[in-house]
Amino acid sequence: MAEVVQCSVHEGVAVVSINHPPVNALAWQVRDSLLTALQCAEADPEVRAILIAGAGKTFPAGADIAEFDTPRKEPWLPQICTQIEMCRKPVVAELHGTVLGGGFELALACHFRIGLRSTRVGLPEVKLGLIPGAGGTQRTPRLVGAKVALDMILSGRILPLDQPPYRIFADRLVAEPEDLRAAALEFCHEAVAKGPRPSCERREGFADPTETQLELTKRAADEADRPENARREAVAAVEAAFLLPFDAGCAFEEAAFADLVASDQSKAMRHAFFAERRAAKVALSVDQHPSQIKTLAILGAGTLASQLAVAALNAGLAVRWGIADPDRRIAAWTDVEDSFEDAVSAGDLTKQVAKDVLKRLICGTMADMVRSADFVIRAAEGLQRSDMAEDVVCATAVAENVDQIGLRFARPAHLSRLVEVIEGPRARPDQLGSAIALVKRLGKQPVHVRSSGETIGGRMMAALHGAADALVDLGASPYDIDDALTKWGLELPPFLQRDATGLRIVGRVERHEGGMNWSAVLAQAGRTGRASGQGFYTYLGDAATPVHDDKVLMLFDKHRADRNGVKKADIVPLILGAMVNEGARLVDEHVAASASDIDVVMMAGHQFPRWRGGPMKAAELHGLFRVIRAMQGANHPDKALWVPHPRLAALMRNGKGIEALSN
Ligand code: T1G
Repeated sequence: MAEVVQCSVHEGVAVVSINHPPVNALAWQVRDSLLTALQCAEADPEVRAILIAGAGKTFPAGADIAEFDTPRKEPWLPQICTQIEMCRKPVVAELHGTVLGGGFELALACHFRIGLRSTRVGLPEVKLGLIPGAGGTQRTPRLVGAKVALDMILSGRILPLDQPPYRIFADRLVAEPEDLRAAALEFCHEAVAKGPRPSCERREGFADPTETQLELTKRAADEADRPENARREAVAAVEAAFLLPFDAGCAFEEAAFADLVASDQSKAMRHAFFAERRAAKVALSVDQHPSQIKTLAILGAGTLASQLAVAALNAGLAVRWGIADPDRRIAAWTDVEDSFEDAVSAGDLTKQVAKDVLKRLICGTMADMVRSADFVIRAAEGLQRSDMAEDVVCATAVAENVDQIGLRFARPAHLSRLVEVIEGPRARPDQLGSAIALVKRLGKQPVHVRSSGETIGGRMMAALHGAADALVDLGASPYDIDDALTKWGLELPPFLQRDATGLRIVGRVERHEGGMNWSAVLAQAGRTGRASGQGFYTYLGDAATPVHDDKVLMLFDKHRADRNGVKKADIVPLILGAMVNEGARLVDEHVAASASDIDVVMMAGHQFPRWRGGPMKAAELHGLFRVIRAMQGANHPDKALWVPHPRLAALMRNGKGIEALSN
């Protein structure tokens, strides 16, 4: 196995190259070898400067996230950063690719940084429920100030090194990859004359203490009520950098990091990180070489078709839009043109770019449009398969039976990330491979589903609503249910959601055995939802503020025998219980490949909070034993809700986590 750290000396410069593909993550063996290489280089009289670089596609893109679920092995990253910073010889970082998290912190600990213009940098730890844990909250604000540092840390965005204000991080930029190493070695020789320049001694970012304190106070207020702990800790750590000596600030950061890495929020968000990558990988196992998709045909008019056209154009595809009615064709084109004009007015696009993008859109008859397409999407109901080449995949994006390939876009389709890719009973592997390749090409999150049209999201949301209704059957208040789920982190709880949809529509959905259709009860009583000002809630004032209404509870009590209610503490475990039970069924029926795929669907397409990790992971973190005990305590005729599925009971018995729930 190749060395993960290679070291060689070139005219007095020790080149320490990290080689741990695919992203040079700073795993234990890398850290250990890196520390040794640095100590050797510092001790080597031949060496006058040290260059740290990353082999392959990028300088380290962070610590090894997978290691956070295992006991920490020394040396840990802060120790290596201190070794670099305190080195008596100048240490230069040679940057390229995506320099993120611990990789960026390593670069900041270096005395100088030289990089490719195309390099991107970032501190994405909050997306993992963490804060930078190797000096990032201390060194970054010292160089760029509290505002920019907190913009980087709280957004977690990947940012262009060659653009202000991030340009400050680079002492020199190089345009061409082939010139980087030579320029870096030359820069090292110049650095010998300059000598080491520890970032911990720099405070130009705090030049205006009043402005800094104002920024910190504002950020602390902004984050005070947000559920994500890491965000609040990030502000506190940057404040520590401003107020405390460097070592004390680092100690504060390290203590906060240690708490966060062990927290359920971070475990949930790390699960989300790997679950999304696993879900997107299905394509490769199905079809190694999916055909390149350059031209997408969309058939049918309507909101979904427009949104798909915008999404495809934004992804750089040519769009051939087939609409039978010429008048509707013009209207459709104008619809998309308006979207891009809105983007220009919002400053997201220049007029010229919008003009160039629209050149890739052609509308015409369906037969004409499919002729030059690599992939076809039927985006309206009742359309037949047009005459097209055998190898061109034709997928349906509307709620109808799926024989081959279905694509279920979360709405709105041009903004939402999720696409459930349905493999129908007669689908071929190459068709599935192409469908998932298209979804990735659109920059969206694919999740593979095996069915004839039903979706993972649809089944899971039905389980959530079914459980919510069943809790009302058992005497619970819809308001207590919504409050508990909102506090738990659900953006739009079930009864508020139904009022938004309209109770006449929702009321048509049959309840399972032994349950009242509470939406239908309200609709029959004339309370049809938010639009009418009354539904589960009564909506007051211009802002239509939802308020509880005792008349609803009195109406429900007339229709239900059981008024004992449910302990508020059991509401979330019972809702999670019904969902994780449905999840076990979906995996058992091979509709879903794994529990983690289900979580990806619920986070990417149904507003489940990422810091909860989705319903399956949330049930595990809550404790499967506790969830199942709550389920066994609920006596309801609809056994599908709370009689634990055998695979779930087995997980609990064997002390396994939901990762084990997969095919
Ligand atoms: N740790 C472990 N595995 C990682 C990884 C990481 N940091 N980054 C990527 N991988 C794996 C990934 O799972 C996939 O594996 C393969 O590499 C390719 O990734 C102390 C606490 C760098 C922009 O959050 O954002 O540093 O699926 O498919 O599209 O303060 O990966 O092939 O088996 O995403 O080219 C901070 C996370 C860590 C960056 C490349 N760093 N990575 O995107 O490839 S916390 C991050 C990314 C930290 C310190 C703290 C992206 C990428 P597999 P990929 P890509």
